[in-house]
Amino acid sequence: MRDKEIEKLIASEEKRQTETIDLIASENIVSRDVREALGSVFTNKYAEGYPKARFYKGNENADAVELLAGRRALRLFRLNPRTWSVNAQAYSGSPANLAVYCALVPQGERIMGMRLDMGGHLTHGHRVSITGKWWEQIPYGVDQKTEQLDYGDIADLARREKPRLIVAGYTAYPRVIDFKRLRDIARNAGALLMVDASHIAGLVAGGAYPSPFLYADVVTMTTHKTLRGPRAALIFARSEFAEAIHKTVFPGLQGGPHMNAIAAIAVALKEASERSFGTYARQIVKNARALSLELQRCGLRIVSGGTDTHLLLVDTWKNGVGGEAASTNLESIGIVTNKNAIPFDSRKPADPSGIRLGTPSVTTRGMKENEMIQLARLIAAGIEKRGRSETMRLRKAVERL
Ligand code: DSN
Repeated sequence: MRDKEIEKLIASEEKRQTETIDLIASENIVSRDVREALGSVFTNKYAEGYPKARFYKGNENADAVELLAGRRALRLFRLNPRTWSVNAQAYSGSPANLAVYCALVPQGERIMGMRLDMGGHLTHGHRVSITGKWWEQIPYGVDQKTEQLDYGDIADLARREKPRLIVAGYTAYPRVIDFKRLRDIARNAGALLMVDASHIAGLVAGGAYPSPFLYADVVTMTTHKTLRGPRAALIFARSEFAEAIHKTVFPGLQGGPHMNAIAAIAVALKEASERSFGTYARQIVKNARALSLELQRCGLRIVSGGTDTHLLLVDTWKNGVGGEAASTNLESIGIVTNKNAIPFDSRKPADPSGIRLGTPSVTTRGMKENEMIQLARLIAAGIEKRGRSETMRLRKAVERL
């Protein structure tokens, strides 16, 4: 590389990723093929429009890539192309969600979304997001005792508030979601059901989590989390909603699609359709369960008592350490996490009561249940601030692992 400053930073980031353990639930490590597609000559090409209907010439290869990505996406999730359509152009998850609302919910109407501090996402209608300014969020949460969805409460709220759309699928909810019940709730309230499957996409593809496609009207997903692709997004819609969504993505919200990202999505979808990906997805969940169990044995409280997915929430404040301190202390020994609010958190978002842990990345690196036990012990020891020599000892153990 001629740019030595950036070359050095890339090398240094590679070293950081190699020498630390990534437990951020929304991150993963992509294959060399995904990176090759991302860094390919498709980055040079403008392709405004859709396949066979572009505004610029020279798009025969771009068309083929986008059509292939679409076919692979529908095949991976076992969707009939006559009843489902897919859009691969949204730049990432937030614009994908925005596009769906713009297409299907008149401005000012109600969107029922999970509260951010209970596991939702900013784009599920939080007031600081444009989605909470252009639409009115009807927030729902989890039950205080079980820390899980209470479908009776959700049904009451939906009946009372009559949202136009209910969003399911979360960023910090470790349990299986009953999509059928949510579809019934949506129907009874006269609402559409959108599932933001960003976190669970790879688990669904690999058969390790129930599919939302049987029940949802629209499914959005980022492609870089459990699905292990590039930073991009897919929007799946039942046919009757497809045209409005395609028109909203382009020309409504975006210009030229990132064809290099769409090529990389296609690569990731092919990888996710291989048998080994199912094994990978199931191992992600086994690892999260093993991590959760051992952390509990080490005296830590896990929100909702465990996990059915790739992620878990640890209530570090129960052990007297806030989420900011816990994640900083863990980073000092080479374990990378994020601070996270827990349901009914009494502390501020900048220093909430917990941390979120996820196993997609460590599972990609080949770790299994035995390593999760070692990792849990290191986490339990590393959450509190330690003296310099103990920190160094733990850091060495992390590097070895
Ligand atoms: N930032 C992602 C996550 O960590 O869950 C969601 O966009």
